[in-house]
Amino acid sequence: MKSIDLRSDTVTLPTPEMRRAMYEAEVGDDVYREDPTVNRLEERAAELLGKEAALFVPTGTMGNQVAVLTHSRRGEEVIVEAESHVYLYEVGGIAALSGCQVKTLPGVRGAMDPAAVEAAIRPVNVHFPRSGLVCIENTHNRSGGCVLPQENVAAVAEVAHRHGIPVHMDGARIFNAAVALGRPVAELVAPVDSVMFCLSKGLAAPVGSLLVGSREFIDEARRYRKLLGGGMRQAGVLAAAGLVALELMVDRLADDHANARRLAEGIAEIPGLAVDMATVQTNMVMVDIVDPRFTGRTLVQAFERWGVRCNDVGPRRIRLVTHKDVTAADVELALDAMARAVKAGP
Ligand code: TLP
Repeated sequence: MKSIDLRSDTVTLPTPEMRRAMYEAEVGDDVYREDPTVNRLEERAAELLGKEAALFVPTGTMGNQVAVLTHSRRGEEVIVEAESHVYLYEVGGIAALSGCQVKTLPGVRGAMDPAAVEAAIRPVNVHFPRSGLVCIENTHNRSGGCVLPQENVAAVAEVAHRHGIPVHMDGARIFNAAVALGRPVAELVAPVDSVMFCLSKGLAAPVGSLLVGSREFIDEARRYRKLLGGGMRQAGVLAAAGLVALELMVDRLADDHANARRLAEGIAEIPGLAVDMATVQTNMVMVDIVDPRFTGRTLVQAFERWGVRCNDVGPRRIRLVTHKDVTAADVELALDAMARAVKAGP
């Protein structure tokens, strides 16, 4: 039986074009800044995002943590949305690496209320930590890949900047947001100071993320990347795949979005499962379990027996993610398998 892997877009395999580019990549020692392929990728990323400079990092987690290290000082407070990846899924890096404490604010599909951000900014007082950074996430993973409304991004950035606080965007899937909105990615990130985006998710490169921002910021970030062990020498073999990802894999994200929509519509028809269609904006589907026989864990196990892999993200919630290794025909097969699995029970 064919297994359809909807656990994440991180499971995508590199394309033949990527393999070829990796094989042929011209490389050098990137710590000496002598890897021409890494240099090209960094220049291209900066250009696409409309920022001065970029830094190639092995993972999104390192990109976000280098950003926090570069923007903040020990003992400061970082304002984050309560369901954000940088807070929930990065091993406590904000505390462990930057020595900052976190102030979480609730979000609506990832979007924090600008007034709440303003209220959370600490006044000058000998008792208080300084507010050092605001982090936002686009698309927002835990809400099901929702796109932040652009006016919200602008309003949050305006509040932060008015108080002299920089804004970092975890844009792991910012190209999904750009494709969903039909807007250039540079426009989406224009209000923020730094952005991390991933090559290794929907864009299907095997490894790699980029941190982008001002030249001064990236120069300093390069030191923190080295501190974390991210100075990667002949990394051009990886960057080559990243260049192919940026060249060939962005427009096709629309297929993943269409597949996610079809998947969501089909799942909503399975008795005992529910999907909030308003949240299905990009390549993710969050499924709420109404059927009392299942929990998130047991539903994932039941689906797995029927050849569909996904993750539970809460006691009564699972997540399915579409990507380039899942076709429209696979979606139909998955729907059929999931309906049978639910009918059969845990
Ligand atoms: N997300 C992974 C898991 O870690 C949850 C996934 O399968 O979605 N920011 C966001 C918004 C992310 O979704 C992820 C990965 C990261 C950062 C971290 O990227 P990596 O895995 O490259 O460290």
